[in-house]
This record gives sequence, C-alpha cells and structure tokens, in this order.
Amino acid sequence: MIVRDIEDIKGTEREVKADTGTWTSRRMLLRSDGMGFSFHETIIHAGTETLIWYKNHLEAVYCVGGEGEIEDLTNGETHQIRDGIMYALNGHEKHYLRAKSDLRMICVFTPPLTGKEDHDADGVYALMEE
Ligand code: 9YT
Repeated sequence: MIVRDIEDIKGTEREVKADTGTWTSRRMLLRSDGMGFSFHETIIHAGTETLIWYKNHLEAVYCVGGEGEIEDLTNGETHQIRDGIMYALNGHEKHYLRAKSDLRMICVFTPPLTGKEDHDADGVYALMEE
C-alpha cells in the first residue's frame, strides 16, 4: 500500500511550479508508482489564465475548492468551476483554465505522467519514456 501526506511532498521534486507561474502541482502518484495512472493536486493560482492541451494524455479533474472557469477551445464553450465540479478531457480538448480564486484541483492522468513533463508553448506534455 502507498500512503502519502501532501505535506511531505511540498518542497520535493514531486512539487512542480509551472514556468509561467500560473500553477503549482503536487504529484502524489507518478508512473514509477505502478498504478497505471498518475494522481495530482494542482493549485491554479488566483487571477491567472493557463493554456493547456494534453494531446497525448486523458485527464479527469475534480475541483474541491476555489472558483474559476474552463474554456473549451474546440467549441468555444465556457463552464464554471467550483467545489463539486468535475471535467474530463476525453477528446484531448485544448482549453484555457482561469482562476478567480485559487482553484484546488484533484487530477488523474492516463497514461501516467513520469514527473519530468512541463508544458510547452502550446500547453502540451510530450509522451515521456522513463
Ligand atoms: C489542472 C490540471 O490540468 N492539472 C494537471 C496536472 C499538472 N499540470 C501537473 O502535475 O503537471
């Protein structure tokens, strides 16, 4: 069994801050943990906008705090995000995430992130080999 305290992840290499400064993510499970998915707590910082496009991954996100919105750039639709809202990028949708207050998001990726990815200029994560 794997049991982790997020307080023990903060300040380690499993806590990643985006180059853009718009989010901080604590990667609680990565590919090396052998679960077949990765599991993250991501804080999208208040007042920011982030362009994201997971071309190579499927992702589900559950908001447990804060307020913001997601704009789906494939169809122009915008959805409000708050505690209790989940979205799943089952079509690799390119999107903007905007946070009015700090958004606390629980995220699952398949295939799992290895931990070395960062967004490129298009908001894309490459598929990584370990
Ligand atoms: C909200 C969201 O898309 N989070 C993804 C995980 C985070 N960007 C990370 O750990 O790289």
